Amino acid sequence: MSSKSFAAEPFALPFDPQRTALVMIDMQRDFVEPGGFGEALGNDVSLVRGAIEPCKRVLAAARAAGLLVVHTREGHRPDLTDCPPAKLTRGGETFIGTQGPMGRILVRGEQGHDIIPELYPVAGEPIVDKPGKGAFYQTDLHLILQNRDIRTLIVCGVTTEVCVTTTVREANDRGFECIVPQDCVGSYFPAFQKAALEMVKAQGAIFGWVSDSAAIVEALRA
Ligand code: TIU
Repeated sequence: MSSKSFAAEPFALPFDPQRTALVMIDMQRDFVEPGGFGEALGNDVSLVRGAIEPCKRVLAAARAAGLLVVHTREGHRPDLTDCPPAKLTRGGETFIGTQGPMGRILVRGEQGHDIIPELYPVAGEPIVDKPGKGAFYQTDLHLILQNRDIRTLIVCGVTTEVCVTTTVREANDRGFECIVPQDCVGSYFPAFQKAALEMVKAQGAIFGWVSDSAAIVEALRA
């Protein structure tokens, strides 16, 4: 048993580096850069860009500590056959699959669908393409984690109240212990960011722990 632990709320989370993975959720140009899906939905992407630098530090520490690093991308097949029709007509407007400044929005293979250069995967880091908000729905993420006997997930990315916490809630049900560094996740809505993080750790870590990049980096270096 490892004696390492992450400083966190509501209490410290013990972890074994060999059984811990970093899951970087949807740090794609479509969500983080101007001209993508996030902005098409009416959001100010500058609000989520603050997560980039803290994510870079956690990613570097995770790589140095030999953790499994998994990246996810939200998006669909070019023919959109894997996109529920209801998502294509949401709000009376159509964004998914339409042409944006970085190619067709949320379509696999397009520029905007790819991960931002600052956090680009390196060789050996699996990329999970997901058609939904949660990273387990219709993907092989559970299999990848199970094959490495992973128990603890450090979950970073965007957006906090959508893809990050959808993933954390389900990971918790699947038996993983999740820690969310609060400065490594971003939302277009400051009130949602705050509420989503409070929900994770409420009721004695009801579905996870909340920490920050400095505490994660320190524990991984120790
Ligand atoms: N719109 C929004 O907040 N998020 C998404 O649509 N996807 C993710 O969170 N990745």
